[in-house]
Amino acid sequence: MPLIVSDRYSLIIGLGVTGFSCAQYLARQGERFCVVDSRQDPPFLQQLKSEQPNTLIHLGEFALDLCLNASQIILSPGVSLQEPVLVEAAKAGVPIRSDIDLFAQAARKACVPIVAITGSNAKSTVTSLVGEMAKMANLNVAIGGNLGQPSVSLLADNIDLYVMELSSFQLESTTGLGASVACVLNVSADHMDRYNNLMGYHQAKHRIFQACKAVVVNGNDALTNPLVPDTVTQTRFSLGEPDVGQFGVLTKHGEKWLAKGMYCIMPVKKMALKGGHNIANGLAALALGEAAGLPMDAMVSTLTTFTGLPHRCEHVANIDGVSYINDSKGTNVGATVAAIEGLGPELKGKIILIAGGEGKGADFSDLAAPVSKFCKQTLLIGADAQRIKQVLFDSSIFFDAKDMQTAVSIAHENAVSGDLVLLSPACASFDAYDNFESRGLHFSQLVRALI
Ligand code: UMA
Ligand code: ADP
Repeated sequence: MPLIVSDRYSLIIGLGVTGFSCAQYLARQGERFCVVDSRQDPPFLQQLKSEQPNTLIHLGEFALDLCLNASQIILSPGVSLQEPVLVEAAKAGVPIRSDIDLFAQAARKACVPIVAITGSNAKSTVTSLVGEMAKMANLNVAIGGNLGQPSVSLLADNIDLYVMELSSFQLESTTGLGASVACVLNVSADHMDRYNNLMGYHQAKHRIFQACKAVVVNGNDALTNPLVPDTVTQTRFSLGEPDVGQFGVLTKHGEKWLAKGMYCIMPVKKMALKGGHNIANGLAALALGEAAGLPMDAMVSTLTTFTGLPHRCEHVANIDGVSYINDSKGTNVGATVAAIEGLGPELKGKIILIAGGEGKGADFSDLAAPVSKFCKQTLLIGADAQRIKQVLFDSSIFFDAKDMQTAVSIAHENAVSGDLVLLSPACASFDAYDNFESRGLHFSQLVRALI
């Protein structure tokens, strides 16, 4: 491509859903921009060409001069800041921003508060819960980010509140977010193929706290503690008994309640979401919602009706007393540990776990203890099956199931009434499926075929 761009321009890197939404946004602002993507046929190429026929699009290797001549780079989350051209551009002082930066700037200008949520796991569940709570309170709320619609496409007039799920990838190039309330729900290793170590991943996540006005902290996870000034309001949630003003669990006459300080809010059993890990999610949503000014009655009402998102510990069927649960979104070790520990204690029988896939460089050793405690069998599938097998060596009976069909059929043969067959892979799906949704649908179809 001839490098004829002489005037200042924004350079959008990546033409997936984020890059395309940024192109539409900048076009609406009347700003000059061009787009690059290392892929020859990126997802939104045709749409961009038909909507913005005059836009300069460069496909293939990222060109350094396009980066160096840009007034700013708007980086898609799938591209790391460690890309050599970006390292060079940063050294040369070219600002590198995320779509979240563009979004937050516009939200701040319109004085609309942002609830910002990240974490290794439970982001989508808690973001959806807070969003539904705001709807229940009759607010005009926009919900999105890493979940659903990209951030800048949410910008509109008359929005009362933005509830945003943010990934570490998005936060890497987000500066001074300025959320009304921000939370890192939990931190366990994920995306270790992108970060040098847990510290790098942790640092990216904690950028969510920059310039925030209030924080919500997970009292059971020290890695969620923010480094913020004392003037920032802090609310904690934990699965223990809460201190004054904090959220937690109280036991009254043998029954567990979600509580704030000594005040019992609602019985845990009335929550529509099931499993120990979802108690934490409910408490986090209450703390975030309260910090955003949502009324308690609307929040409680949401907790009694919100049954959860597909592919997150989703009930598929009960066949001869055996429950089948699709937790295909369990794409890292922390998620699968939470699913096993969240569902295991409530069972009469044991779990038959189906796990494996693309491990993203993870260390699987944390699976060993919960698998040994709650699982009677582990059926391994996918690219990293052997790596999981190594850590489970002494802790469970395992089988190389090869593929999902074989795994479901072995699970069906071996399960007895009271058992639970759980697909929670602790891995991404890309070795065998387009995404975690296709993997979950495949599992669910195979299970329903057993009926
Ligand atoms: N890519 C290239 N070359 C490029 C640009 C991208 O090869 O020039 C590759 C990336 O390495 C990646 C893929 O293309 O494998 C998609 O990257 P992208 O930045 O174009 O992604 P988008 O389509 O814009 O979608 C992104 C998020 N994707 C990623 O972070 C990888 C979506 O999160 C998010 O929903 C969407 O923006 C809207 O905000 C997905 C995700 O997997 C669901 N997120 C990770 C997670 O949840 O664990 C962080
Ligand atoms: P995310 O958007 O962060 O991936 P989701 O709400 O989609 O989060 O949940 C993903 C998976 O995380 C679930 O399928 C479940 O296995 C696990 N999970 C849910 N709640 C928690 C929690 N509080 N702590 C750890 N893992 C959890």
